[in-house]
Amino acid sequence: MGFFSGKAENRNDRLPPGQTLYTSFPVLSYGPTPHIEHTDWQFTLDGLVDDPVTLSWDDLMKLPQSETTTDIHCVTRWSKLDTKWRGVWLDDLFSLVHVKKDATHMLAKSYGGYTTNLPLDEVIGHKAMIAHTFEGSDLTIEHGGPARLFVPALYFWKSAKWVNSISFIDHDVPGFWEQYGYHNHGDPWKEERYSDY
Ligand SMILES: Nc1nc2c(c(=O)[nH]1)N[C@H]1C(S)=C(S)[C@@H](COP(=O)(O)O)O[C@H]1N2
Ligand SMILES: [Mo]
Repeated sequence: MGFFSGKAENRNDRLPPGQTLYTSFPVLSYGPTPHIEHTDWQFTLDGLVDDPVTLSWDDLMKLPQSETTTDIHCVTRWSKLDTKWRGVWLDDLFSLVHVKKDATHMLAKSYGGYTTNLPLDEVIGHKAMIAHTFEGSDLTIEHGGPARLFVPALYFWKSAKWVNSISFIDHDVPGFWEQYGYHNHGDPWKEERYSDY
């Protein structure tokens, strides 16, 4: 008994307030799912950089590939523990362009038009990746394949599926859900679910 209750306690420590533990992996997409072949896939880094770049899939694969096993938390109250992802840390991507000193935020844009905003200091330092592999298999299209943004410390809407570009900006600009009432920041431990207005 002690063994099981110990484990349960441990799990509860990892569950932010108001969240429920899931073993399934729900799909939450607003609008249609874009089908992008690897050969057509492109990813652009632009805005406040000295040299904007557009990467092909092969370019992405030639960058250092990293793995992380992390819990994820959706604002609709499901959480999933120990999800395993492989991809490229934003640190390694950002080293391809010289980000200007006045850049404070990024806006991620996806195929299909979805956007989300993030402060740079919350994605730098191996906190976010462009993920293409989930639990050892290619990321399925429903979950954002060929590649999605993965920012596990914030509610999962910040993890833009089918990501296509990151623009560096010197101010904050609300993304898609952030304009429609979700919290601008989205820390699950502070229950930053919705904006107050
Ligand atoms: N491009 C795009 N990215 C998106 C979304 C979306 O509708 N479009 N939904 C967001 C929301 S609200 C959540 S909770 C997660 C869901 O990811 P999943 O479908 O892989 O569980 O993706 C986020 N990223
Ligand atoms: Mo969500």
